[in-house]
Amino acid sequence: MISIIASGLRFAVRRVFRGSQVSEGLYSLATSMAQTIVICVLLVSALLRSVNGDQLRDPGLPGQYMKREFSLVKPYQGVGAASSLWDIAGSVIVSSNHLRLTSDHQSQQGAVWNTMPSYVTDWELQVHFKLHGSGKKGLHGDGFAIWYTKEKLQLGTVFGSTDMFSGLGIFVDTYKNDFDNQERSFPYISIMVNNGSLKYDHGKDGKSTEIAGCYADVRNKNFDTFLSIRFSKRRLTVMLNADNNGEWKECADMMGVHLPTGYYFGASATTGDLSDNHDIIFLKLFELTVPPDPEPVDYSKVVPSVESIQHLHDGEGGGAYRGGPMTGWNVFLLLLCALLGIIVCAIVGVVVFQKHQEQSRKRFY
Ligand SMILES: [Ca+2]
Repeated sequence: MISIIASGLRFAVRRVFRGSQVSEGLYSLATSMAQTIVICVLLVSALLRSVNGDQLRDPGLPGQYMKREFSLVKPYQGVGAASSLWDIAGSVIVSSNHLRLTSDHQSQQGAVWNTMPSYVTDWELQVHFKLHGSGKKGLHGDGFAIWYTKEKLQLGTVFGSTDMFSGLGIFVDTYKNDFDNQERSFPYISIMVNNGSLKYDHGKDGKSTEIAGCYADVRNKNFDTFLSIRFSKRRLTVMLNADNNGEWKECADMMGVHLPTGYYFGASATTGDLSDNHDIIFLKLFELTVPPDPEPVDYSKVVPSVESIQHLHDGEGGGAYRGGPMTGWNVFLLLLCALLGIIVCAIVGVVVFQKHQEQSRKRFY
């Protein structure tokens, strides 16, 4: 392939130089410059393809990057036992098909937590869940939460887990408490980052502390419903696959989110006067392959926080599986190619100018 391109280039350069009296040295310099630039372009496009390819690849494919120690999958062997990597608390029922955090009964709280802190810096947690119950629209609740927090296994008032937590909470809120808020439809996914100082306000469905959220029609479906939470390089992306078409739809995508390593993954749910079955079918944690930080960062010391949030939407690099920022290496190669391109253009320009001058002189004689 490269040799065909090289001979093509030699031919093209020869045509440009035809009739002009340039030195053989200049001619071979232009040829090799042109060859270098084409090879660079091919190299960069291959690199970009490989980078994007990693991000386009569905990490849900078996065995890709799944961290088994942080994943909860069937048949949930030994879950809740002392030797297990997963602890349970409250109303949880473990069956062969799911972990039922709460049943369709009033006043339940249930939670499942990984026992080990996670030191994975760039990750994606995929959640297969099922929300169902006999309550009619608007008469069911309250929802469930997916956690990445410092605390674990503490039952409490925020979707079955403790308030004033440190870390990340993703709430699938199925009951609208704030009837004055006409903007929001429920079920609603609400995202919160807390450094331990903020209280979750149930009366407002967490609106005052939320960093992002979206409507999510995920209840009483007779097909599978999935949630994906991806955190990498201060970018948090929440996606939903709940339309029975196998496609991930963006719920939120934002930069400027800081979360440390060493926290715990967990899930919890609660029922009050109204109830629902909150079932987890799997939690799968994938380690993402990303370029290393230019300078080492001690992620264990990061305090959970959010900069003024820059939401990413279509056309601004949004979407969980679209290409991330370019790596330094790619930028370097692109700049190199641009520089070589300019040099080649300059040489060709000089040659064309010389040729033009010669022809003008011939006309005068
Ligand atoms: Ca609510």
